[in-house]
Amino acid sequence: MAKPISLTRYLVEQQRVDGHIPGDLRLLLEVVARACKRISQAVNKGALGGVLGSADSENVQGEVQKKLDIIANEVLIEANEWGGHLAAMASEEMDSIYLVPNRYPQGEYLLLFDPLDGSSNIDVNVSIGTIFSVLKKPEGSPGVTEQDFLQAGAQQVAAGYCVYGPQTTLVLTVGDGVAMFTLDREQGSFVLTQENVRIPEDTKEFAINMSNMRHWDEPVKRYIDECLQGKEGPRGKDFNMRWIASMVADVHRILTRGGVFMYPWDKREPNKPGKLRLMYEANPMSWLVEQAGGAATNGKQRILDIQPQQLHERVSVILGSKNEVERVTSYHSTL
Ligand code: AHM
Ligand code: MG
Repeated sequence: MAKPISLTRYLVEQQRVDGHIPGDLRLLLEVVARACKRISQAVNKGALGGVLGSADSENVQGEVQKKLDIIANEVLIEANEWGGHLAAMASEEMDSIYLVPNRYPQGEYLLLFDPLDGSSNIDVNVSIGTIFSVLKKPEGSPGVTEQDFLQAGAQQVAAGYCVYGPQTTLVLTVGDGVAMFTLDREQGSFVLTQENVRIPEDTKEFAINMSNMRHWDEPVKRYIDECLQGKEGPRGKDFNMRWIASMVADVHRILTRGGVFMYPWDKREPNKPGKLRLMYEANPMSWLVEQAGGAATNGKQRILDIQPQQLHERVSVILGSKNEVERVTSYHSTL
């Protein structure tokens, strides 16, 4: 049997053999993975570690923070601030960007993350995760400002997530396809368990929060309605539905067996483009999905082409199996 390949070895080979990533980026990804291991430990302990429940505070988006949201945010900052590979970080849980303190060397990368995605699932022992996106600081600008972060998703140099479920799995792209690593707790390391992940172009499974149906726009209503008509309807096949309410877990299922995931704009808060955040949720997930042969749009354009105007900008998300995403997107131009 072939020897297991650790994340470290995979990254060294990406750097040395294939020349895909510079040494600093390799270090950054190792550090993020190490932080995810620590978060995974905290998640595992649950009530025994006193990490469940609300922190009695709100983030910049007005959402109540859970204790684990804050713990995961701190773990990621502490792990990443001193290594010399980063210039600054941004997080769902912090109002503004976090500059690497002056006492540490400054690097050329910018790291964005949703430290604990799927917060509503923390206390009920359902899969949650960490999502991250890596950008390069624009050349020539002294210091770092929020403006430096406002780059389209197509500029990402690495993206991934770690899902804390029955297994802890790290999923990564550096622009050379998608690889999955499972945490081996005895060894304390992530081990490569799948390479060249591919999403089937067709699917019979959709993921959307159906309780919002009455608020949806016509194109989304039409798509879901046609799926629900099953064999007797225009699609001529029965569809299955899954909604975990943790984007990491829903996207992980799609990368594993296909499907389409939607969190579209709806009429509840018409001024918001969507619920999910562009820069540290939609962008990294869209790049992973595209790298696996899927597609991701906001109904009108490719998510990775959207020029962000704000750090915490929201976006409508449709991603997954290519032919389904193209169908929903085409409904937006015909209705
Ligand atoms: P969070 O980052 O605060 O956890 O919110 C994002 C989550 C996604 O993971 C998930 O797809 C969505 O919110 C679920 O929303 P809802 O509770 O409306 O179904
Ligand atoms: Mg989130």
